[in-house]
Amino acid sequence: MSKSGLIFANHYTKYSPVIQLIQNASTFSNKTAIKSNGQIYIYQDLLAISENIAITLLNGKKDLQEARIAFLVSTGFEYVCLQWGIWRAGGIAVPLCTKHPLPSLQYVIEDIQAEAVIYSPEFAQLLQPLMNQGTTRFLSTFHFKMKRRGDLPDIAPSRRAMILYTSGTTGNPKGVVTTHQNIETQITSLTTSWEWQADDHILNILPLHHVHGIINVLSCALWSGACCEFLPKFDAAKVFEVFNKGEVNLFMAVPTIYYQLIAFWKKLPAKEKQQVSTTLQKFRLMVSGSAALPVSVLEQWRDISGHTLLERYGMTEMGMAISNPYRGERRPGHIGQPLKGVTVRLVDENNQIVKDGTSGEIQVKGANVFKEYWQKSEATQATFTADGWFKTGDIAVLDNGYYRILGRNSVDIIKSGGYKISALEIEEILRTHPKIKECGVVGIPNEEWGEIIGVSLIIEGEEANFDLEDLKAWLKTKLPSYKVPRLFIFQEDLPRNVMGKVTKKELKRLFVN
Ligand code: MCA
Ligand code: AMP
Repeated sequence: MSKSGLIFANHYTKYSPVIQLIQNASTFSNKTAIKSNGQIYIYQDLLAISENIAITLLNGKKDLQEARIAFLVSTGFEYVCLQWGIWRAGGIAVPLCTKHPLPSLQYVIEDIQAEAVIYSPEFAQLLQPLMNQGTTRFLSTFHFKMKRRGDLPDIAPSRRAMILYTSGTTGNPKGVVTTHQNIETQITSLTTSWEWQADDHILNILPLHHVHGIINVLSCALWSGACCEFLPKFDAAKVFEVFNKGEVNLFMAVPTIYYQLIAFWKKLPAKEKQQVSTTLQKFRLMVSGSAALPVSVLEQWRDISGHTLLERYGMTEMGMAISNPYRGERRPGHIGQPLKGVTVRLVDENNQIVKDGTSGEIQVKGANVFKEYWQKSEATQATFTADGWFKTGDIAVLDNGYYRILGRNSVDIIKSGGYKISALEIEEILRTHPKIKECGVVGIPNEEWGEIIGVSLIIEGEEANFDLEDLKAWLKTKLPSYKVPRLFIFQEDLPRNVMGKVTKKELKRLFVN
């Protein structure tokens, strides 16, 4: 029996027949779906509350007809109810990042022309300046507490379901639109390849505005009738505490998190080290992705846990595409082979397939690949070849049957802590600072973070009079903290080629030396 106080007894439910994730849930009715905030929620709770949210959102309409509904709530049960409620009402779910400052939230809310923004009370003050402006309705989660009755629309799989924001090589983040069909394909490709079971229990410590946390962890668990347990944020001590209870048997994270877990484990007393290691050995599967997994991290984790991390490769625009096998050789430093249903090729600058052993851009086709960038038809067109291949921008080589990532075709994309960050977006913000004349942002390799953001500043006045702490505080009002540079150098001018263009490779070298 659920411990939630939000449950409506004897609820009747009409399932939108084509959202398979929700239909599946009806077959797991009394099983535990979610553990969060010390509460246990069963699948029937999710169905009942998401239905009520859908009916409330519809407010007498038959279908939200792909209205964009943004939501800003912490990870956990409420998040899932809102996501499912929006889907069941025919809306497009747009999760907002709980770590974003107001300008980043405002950018998304305006870009999607949100019909409504749903927020939990802890975010009311942050969002206050945006309320009562324009046509977007701001609804506290309290708005959904009253029980309502009504019908839900049928949702065709081809309809738009979700928009997630991703940084690119052209300034501001773009909204990646996926359909219900895309999402279903992304989920089933993983649930079959990694053999998800109804008795699985996963711990989710990832943010829920990205594919890794939303699809690979949360949605795969709920599709399978498994339990998804949440911690509100990553904390190595709490992760091991939960693991030691012995319920969790699956874990997925970015390399930085494994790095930090290893560092924490090393500081534990010998007895506790042994306890953690014994617990981890009983896990069914541990996965790493979102950024390159250093072989040193893979090896240290293997020593601690007895597991060779399964490394896989994906992208917001396509979910997962390439993976090491669940059964079979997991090759360190490699991302594996295409998942079932995903077609992959490596091409040169002219879109010609390269010979085996030669590096090329990864291009992908399959029902997993997204529909479009939200209201950016030129960008959408530019990211597909004329014959429909999605151009990832990642460079790889096929090495004895396993793909290995070599880098990206743009120096302006940085991966830090598993987040994809645009150097250009940070530069644009920095140039609006009154004391900054010019700047250049680059990613500097780092074992813990993948890359650390570095910036070269050309400033007005003397370096001695420039307060870096002030600059960091200023940046944090404009950007989420993971986009704030950590390394700073001052220059008279940026390194440039004969055409006057900034040479980022040269700039990177200045940080390393
Ligand atoms: C935080 N810190 C950093 C960075 N972030 N230092 C350098 N570089 C960074 N990027 C420092 C802070 O300054 C602070 O230090 C300390 O770390 C803690 O900061 P906090 O913000 O609390 O960090 P955190 O919450 O512990 O975050 C670290 C994290 C997080 C858990 C690794 O970055 C994270 O959740 N990453 C996962 C992102 C993700 O899910 N990506 C998937 C997207 P001090 O206290 O000294 O100031 S990619 C995707 O979805 C595709 C499809 C795929 O393939 O998966
Ligand atoms: P995002 O845009 O946040 O979805 O990040 C997708 C990008 O993360 C990909 O284009 C890759 O550059 C990177 N990525 C994801 N998984 C891996 C991996 N296993 N190894 C190297 N890079 C990865």
